Amino acid sequence: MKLDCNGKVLDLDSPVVMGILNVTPDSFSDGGRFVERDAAIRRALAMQAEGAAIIDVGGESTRPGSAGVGLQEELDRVIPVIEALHAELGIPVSVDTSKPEVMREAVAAGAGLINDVNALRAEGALDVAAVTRVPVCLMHMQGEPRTMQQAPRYGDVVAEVKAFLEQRIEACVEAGVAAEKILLDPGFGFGKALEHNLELLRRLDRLLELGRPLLVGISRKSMLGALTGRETGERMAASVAAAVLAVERGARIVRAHDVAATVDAIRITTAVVEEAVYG
Ligand code: 8Y7
Repeated sequence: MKLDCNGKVLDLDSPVVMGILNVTPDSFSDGGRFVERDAAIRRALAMQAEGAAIIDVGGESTRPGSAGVGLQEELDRVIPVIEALHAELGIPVSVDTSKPEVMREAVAAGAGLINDVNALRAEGALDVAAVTRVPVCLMHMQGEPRTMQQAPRYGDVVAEVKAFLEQRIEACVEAGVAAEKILLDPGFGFGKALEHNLELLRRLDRLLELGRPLLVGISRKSMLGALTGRETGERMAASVAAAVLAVERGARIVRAHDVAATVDAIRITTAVVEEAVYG
């Protein structure tokens, strides 16, 4: 399957890596906006060279406990970077946002995919997604980033995540977003305790029943810290292991910081499981 991402192609015939590019003030340097912008572009080019199939640009931290950023600030952070990357990269650029205004401006600047951790639930987001006609990733989250990790509760986490995603597909289709443009994501770490994250990874295959490609983001997340005792910068091996398990269960896009290692691991996984899962 090949997705048209605003003129650039995302080929999902085999599993791929989405490289993470955070454009938040302290992620690169304190040298001011132009230095940051330059560093972001160099980082994206490096991830493309390492084999990323798409780059996900985000200007608002959605980590547990974070409060969010104003509209103008988010636009100022991501739009110039998206414009530059659209011009300089051969691969599509994705915008990680929940704000419809940012979605619209980002696609006008060249973004080819909307990655919304809020699954287009903000007022106006469904309409923007329908009008822009780029693919969208719908992610499950229980609660909101500021409070979501306080007391996540589920009866059957896999069934509940699946039902939520199914409802969001319906809302999208009703709003005019073609089902063929939808990607789905269980939202690891977004309102989930360790046992919930593990069960979702274990039974990722059940989400395949929704008939859309799965995207997963596990890279460096706290569930890996809980299992290894390692800090964020020391979680590459754990992240790669989780990526392998996800791809073995049918994930098509792995959102990752460590692109080269993840690309290699996915290649091995795909070679082994291709026949069973994708044949
Ligand atoms: C995810 C994500 C984040 C994820 C999708 C982090 C923006 C937190 N996680 N988008 N974004 N899926 N689709 O640790 O799991 O990277 S931010």
